[in-house]
Amino acid sequence: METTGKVIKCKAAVLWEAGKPFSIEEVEVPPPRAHEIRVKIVATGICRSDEHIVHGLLSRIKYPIILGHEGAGIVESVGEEVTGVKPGDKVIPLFLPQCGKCVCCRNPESNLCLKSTISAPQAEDEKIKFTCKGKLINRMAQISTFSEYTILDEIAFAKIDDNAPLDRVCLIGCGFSTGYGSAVNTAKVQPGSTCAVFGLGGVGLSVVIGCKVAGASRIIAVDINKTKFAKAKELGATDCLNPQDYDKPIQKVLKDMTNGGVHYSFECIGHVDSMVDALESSHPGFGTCVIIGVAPYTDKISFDPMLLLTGRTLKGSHFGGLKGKISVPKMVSDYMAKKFKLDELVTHTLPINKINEGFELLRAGESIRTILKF
Ligand code: COD
Ligand code: ZN
Ligand code: ZN
Repeated sequence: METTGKVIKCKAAVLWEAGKPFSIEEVEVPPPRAHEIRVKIVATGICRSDEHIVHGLLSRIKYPIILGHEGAGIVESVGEEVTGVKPGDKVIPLFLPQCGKCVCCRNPESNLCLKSTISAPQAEDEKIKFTCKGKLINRMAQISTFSEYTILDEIAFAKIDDNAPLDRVCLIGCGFSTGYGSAVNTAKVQPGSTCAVFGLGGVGLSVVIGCKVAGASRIIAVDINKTKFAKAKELGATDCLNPQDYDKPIQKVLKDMTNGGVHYSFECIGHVDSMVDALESSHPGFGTCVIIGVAPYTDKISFDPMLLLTGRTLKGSHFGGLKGKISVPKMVSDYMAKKFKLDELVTHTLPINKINEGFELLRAGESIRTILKF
């Protein structure tokens, strides 16, 4: 049936309020306006940030909402004035868009875009696209991939290789790129260096992959769930530590193992205490700590400023420092050329109807990435 120009009724997982399970609903998705495209989502991963929103831990989120920000799909129709993409093309939605015009987009050192919801949360309100049972449903980061069809602004997608397997490269839309890019772009891990990775979910394991590709000689993986260690080793970790196995703080253990601290440490848990532990684990004089996790918005970080005065660098990384429009297609080509591992992150695949089961697997620490399919 020809759908161009018509409202599409399709399946989506709606979160009516924080703390409740998702409901599979029929939602209405309007045709794309000028500068927008409508995309059929084929596959989407479950990321811990979605779970943070389920529990109301991120600020400025409005409910009801359709979550999902790690998807891949096929263009169904294209609004006026959109160039460079046509129905049938494969795309990855960008939760961090790239307008190409703002002061951050024009700065080669930055991957932030002032049109993103993280910079301009009020922009989201003007762009509500879904309705369900007569109610407007909010979007997550302007992309909402837990819907069979979604509307994307022209600045919020990357066109990718026609042959890319969407149920794998969807991870390039968030978790893989966030972790891998933090090691390769943000920290710029050097060959022969030592690294410590706190938290071995999809993001932390992608940091491990990035450190390995960058040629680190020692990659120390830290997690309180030891069932994560086998996969961490498979992906390149040289040592795995459970802080609960030691009667001294984990940063002391790391310093003792590495002659005073690591070159690079990465926080991929989202706890303010672990952020300070990661900073303290980096070597004075030259160590760099990269914060990747987002903590509950009520939490604040506190540490001795001498840690910085003595020559450590503290950095943050959002979407691995990648400018999505340019870097995501390249990441997909690199995946197709087998330049890095990624398939190993997928532990479960479920139909969208079983989304609540997928979130239970994450909560139980049993999954790395669950891929939901429509
Ligand atoms: N010490 C060590 N490990 C711990 C601890 C602890 N105290 N607590 C939990 N962990 C481990 C868990 O066992 C788990 O293995 C891991 O930490 C966390 O993994 P996941 O699978 O729950 O989460 P990820 O990898 O999907 O995401 C982690 C983030 C920290 C990136 C995420 O929570 C987050 O904060 N995202 C927002 C940051 C961001 O840039 N987002 C972009 C869009 S997501
Ligand atoms: Zn994510
Ligand atoms: Zn911009």
